Amino acid sequence: MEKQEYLDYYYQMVLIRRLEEKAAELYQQGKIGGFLHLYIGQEAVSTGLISARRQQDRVITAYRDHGVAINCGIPAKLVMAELLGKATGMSKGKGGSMHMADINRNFFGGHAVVGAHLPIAAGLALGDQYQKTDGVTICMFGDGATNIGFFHEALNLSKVWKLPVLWVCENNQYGMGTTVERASAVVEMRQKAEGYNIPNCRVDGMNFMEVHRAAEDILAQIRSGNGPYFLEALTYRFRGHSMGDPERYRKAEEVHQWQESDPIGIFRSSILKEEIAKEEELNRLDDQALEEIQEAVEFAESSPEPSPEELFKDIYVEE
Ligand SMILES: Cc1ncc(C[n+]2csc(CCOP(=O)(O)OP(=O)(O)O)c2C)c(N)n1
Ligand SMILES: [Mg+2]
Repeated sequence: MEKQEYLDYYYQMVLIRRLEEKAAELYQQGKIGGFLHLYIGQEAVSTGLISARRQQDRVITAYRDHGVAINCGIPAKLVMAELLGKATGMSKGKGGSMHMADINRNFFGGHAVVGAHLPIAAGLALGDQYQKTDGVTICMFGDGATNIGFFHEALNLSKVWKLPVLWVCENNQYGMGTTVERASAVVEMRQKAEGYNIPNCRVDGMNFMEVHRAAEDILAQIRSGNGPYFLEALTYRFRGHSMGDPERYRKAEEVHQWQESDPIGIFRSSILKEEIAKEEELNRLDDQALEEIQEAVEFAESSPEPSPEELFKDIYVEE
């Protein structure tokens, strides 16, 4: 990677972090309604993956989607306005936290029903295969989603039909308040891909470079017609499942221990150690991210609410 790419990806990770810290504050002030699932701690996974995609590659994820939206190129102010339910938001204020999407950026959302987007990902990949584009669909989901029927149906067909899809399991070790050990018969999610004869591996999801390099190799393999691949990224969410989670299912020490492997800290140290950039340059990016988020909040707060007529729009596709 060129120096500028390192800086861009570092910036994206910091921007996601600042955006979500601010969103948590706004939620507590009652300015964001509904659910709010923060991605804090997992930023290296989506940033590592999406930094390796080509423009024609499609991305789809579950409800922990703010970071993915930023990585796909949606401006922070549109994400913030969507969180506040404003008409200027990415989904016109009608989707909220769990339904960020922009098909012009090949980002197909933001899905609230656990596992339900996996068959949609298989369908996107089938479309690309049928139309002979060389696009790959990157589908991200949690460890909990691997226990649901959609997952098994989608993985099976993807292998039978050799679909160009990269299945990415973000194993953050919990599905709401339930540990992987209590919910899954196998503790390594990649083992489930074995049952469908899908090649697979596991990476350190706290390490941007490791995710990025793995994604580059794997996407090239899929693009050359080898069918699906399953990547497990071992990661950890530093915050609760969603806002208001009392977190009785884990100890504060466990969270602190994982915070020592902060993905932003790891990437920052490696940039400095390899003398790619100086500390002052990174500090400047930190300040810039903070400013961008402040501007995003001002934009969102001063934007209008969607009008009542909007309720009846965007329901059916008009030809
Ligand atoms: C079909 C369905 N069942 C249950 C829920 C409630 N629910 C929301 S998130 C969640 C846990 C999913 O965990 P995981 O897939 O590991 O994702 P994470 O939240 O850890 O990112 C559950 C059970 C749901 N949204 N959809
Ligand atoms: Mg999980």
